[in-house]
Amino acid sequence: MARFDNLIGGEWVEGAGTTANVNPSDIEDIVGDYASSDASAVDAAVEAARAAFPAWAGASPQVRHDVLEAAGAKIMARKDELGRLLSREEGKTLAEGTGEVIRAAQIFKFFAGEALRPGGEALPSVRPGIEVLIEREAVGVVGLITPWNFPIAIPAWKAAPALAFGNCVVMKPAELTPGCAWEIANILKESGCPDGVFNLVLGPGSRIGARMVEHPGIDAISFTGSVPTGRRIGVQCVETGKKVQLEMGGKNPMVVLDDADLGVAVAASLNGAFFSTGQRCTASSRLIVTAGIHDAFVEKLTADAAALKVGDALDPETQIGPVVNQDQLDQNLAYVALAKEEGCEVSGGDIANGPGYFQRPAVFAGADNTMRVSREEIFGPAASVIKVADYDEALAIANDTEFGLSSGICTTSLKHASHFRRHAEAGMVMVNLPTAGVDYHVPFGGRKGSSYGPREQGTYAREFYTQVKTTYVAP
Ligand code: UN1
Repeated sequence: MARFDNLIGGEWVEGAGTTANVNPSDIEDIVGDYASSDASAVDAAVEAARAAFPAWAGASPQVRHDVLEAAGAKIMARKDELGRLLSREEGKTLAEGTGEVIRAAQIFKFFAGEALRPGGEALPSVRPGIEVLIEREAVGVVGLITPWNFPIAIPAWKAAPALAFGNCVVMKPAELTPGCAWEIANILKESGCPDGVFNLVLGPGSRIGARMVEHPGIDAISFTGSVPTGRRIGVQCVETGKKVQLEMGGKNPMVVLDDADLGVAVAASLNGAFFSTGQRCTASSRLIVTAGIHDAFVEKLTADAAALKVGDALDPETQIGPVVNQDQLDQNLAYVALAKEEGCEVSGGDIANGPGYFQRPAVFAGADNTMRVSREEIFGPAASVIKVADYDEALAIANDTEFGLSSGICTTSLKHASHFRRHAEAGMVMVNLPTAGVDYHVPFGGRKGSSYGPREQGTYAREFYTQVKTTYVAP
């Protein structure tokens, strides 16, 4: 069995032990044995990153551009192979896996350009003869903690801006899906990224993530993952004086109005709720439907959901891959049982037999917004359908949640679409589109309990990965 180590100071370094990376479509299939490190690996990685920081932050932007551009090109050239690896370790379909690899390549290329555009301003002081310069500098050593559900896109959208603006990186990918992050580390090394600038430490959050958050040599933490872990990290970062950016949960509403195109509304809901097996913080997990279209919508949605082919992620015919592991599957099945207890009419949601963690998409019809299944993030292929009288009630229910990541509406009314865009309490609004599936060149992030700190991606990523310096110059 192939063994995959940490990358520390440009060297491949063995961890204290290893963990098997298991294919959720076929649990007999082991992708590889990946390092399971202890906290000392974090200490070594931080030391290497600190040593590399002055030269990297001070390098010409052209140097950083070239590394990122080369990495993007290498990822793109290997999109089919890496897409297969992604689908094998995470379980999303081959089309989704390959699409995510392409997105990672585009992100590296985008931030290659951003390395040349750090921004800055020069303006006159209010005091005569004095000039003011406002410049952006690297933050220092950043710790990146990434989740299992986007094993290559999220490492890319944290690492690429971090490196573009001159930071050094210690990355800890999710223990369930370390394969793609290991490939990124290897590709960065092959692309001329200097030793110590990008470090990869593999292992559990309880040891590796915890040490990163407390380590005085790390200046900033960017985290994507669960709400309880994110909140804890946020508090610890404040205590240890670190800059922090958190992307956590969602319970994203998709409003469907009477005047919606039924085909568009069902397709957007089906994609948003069930694609990537519903394992997205942007998933459409509350479908809020007005009375006139409700019955036709439920009928078509349940029929189309039941027709989706659930199976091995590597089978090109598969539309819904497996759930990521047994714990997640058990949790999903408990929510299906809870939906019945709470009085929903449940279709699907049962286990589909196979060598992996297969579950059919679940529609919870007849739900209301007070039920636990409509309030808690399930992170599986399940959606509540909530019937409402009119647009005003739909908007109120859409916003009645502790989260605020993405919010969607399907309507042919410009008036309602415009009103919803202005009044949705969310970081992202989608009109006649699924709540999930975002572009790589524009800001990503939410409000309320979903996110904390500056936005990720696009030009807005600069806010987190740089710090501002204001200089006054007298002649
Ligand atoms: C998307 O919907 O395209 O973890 C991206 C997540 C998000 C990314 C969603 N941070 O699901």
